[in-house]
Amino acid sequence: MATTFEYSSESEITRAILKGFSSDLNEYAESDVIVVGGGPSGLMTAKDLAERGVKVLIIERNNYLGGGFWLGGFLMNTITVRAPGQKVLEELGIPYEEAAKGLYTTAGPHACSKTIAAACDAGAKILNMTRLEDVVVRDQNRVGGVVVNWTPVEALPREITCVDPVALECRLVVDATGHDAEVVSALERRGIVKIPGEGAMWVEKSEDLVVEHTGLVHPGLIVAGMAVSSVYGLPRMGPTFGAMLLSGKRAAEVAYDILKT
Ligand code: 48F
Repeated sequence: MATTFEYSSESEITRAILKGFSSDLNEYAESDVIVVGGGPSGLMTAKDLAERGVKVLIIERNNYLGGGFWLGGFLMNTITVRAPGQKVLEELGIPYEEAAKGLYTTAGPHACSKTIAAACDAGAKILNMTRLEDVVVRDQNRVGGVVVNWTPVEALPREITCVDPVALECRLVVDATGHDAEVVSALERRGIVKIPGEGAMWVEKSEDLVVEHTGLVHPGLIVAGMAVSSVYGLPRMGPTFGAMLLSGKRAAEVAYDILKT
């Protein structure tokens, strides 16, 4: 391999960044599906949809994707998954071990990075450091897109925060923002829906309930992952991730069926 780098000027490098980014934003200002939140549920939704040829954009407020999937719980990075969630680990090529009957463990960094890579490889586009502020609402209160701003704008001093957001349109939005259910909460702030907030931890009940309740919560809006618990007042599940992966897959199925009609 050559050890001397090819010459590029600083301005060429700047233009290359600008060109790549603006061409992506131009194309994804209108998508089939926008997934808000790049945690385990959102990544699985985006991966499964992109694999089926759907034009899908992930909006993520952090610089990094993965949400809570890097860590198992209490800052310890062993992830637990209960059967049948290990089948998704197999699908993604993530190695795992059996810790007890029907309970599996895997390394957070390995599981998370493979899930991110799977979504990228499938063709999902990602807008990171981008925060959902609000939703676009159409006739009959149908959700028709997202209103976003750069994440750092929120941290600016009050006197210089006059930075307007921009809107991105789509046929379906997926709220995969975790415990805060930020997209559904934006509708709640407008008095369009009311959400109870999640219940106390009860793993035995919560995983099945979250997957069962994953789906269309309002015209144009699907809910996945822990946001499902907050929206339907279901018990939280604590540090186990099988339902996040399977809820993400279910959200993709629901979205695909709607897009087909
Ligand atoms: O929290 P997160 O991992 O959600 P999830 O996919 O999985 C939940 C589990 O990690 C865990 C659990 C069950 O095992 O209890 O908590 O439901 O990922 C949510 C992602 O959404 C991003 C956030 O940074 C994270 O990466 N997010 C949250 N609010 C916004 C957002 C927002 N307003 N705009 C953009 N991204």
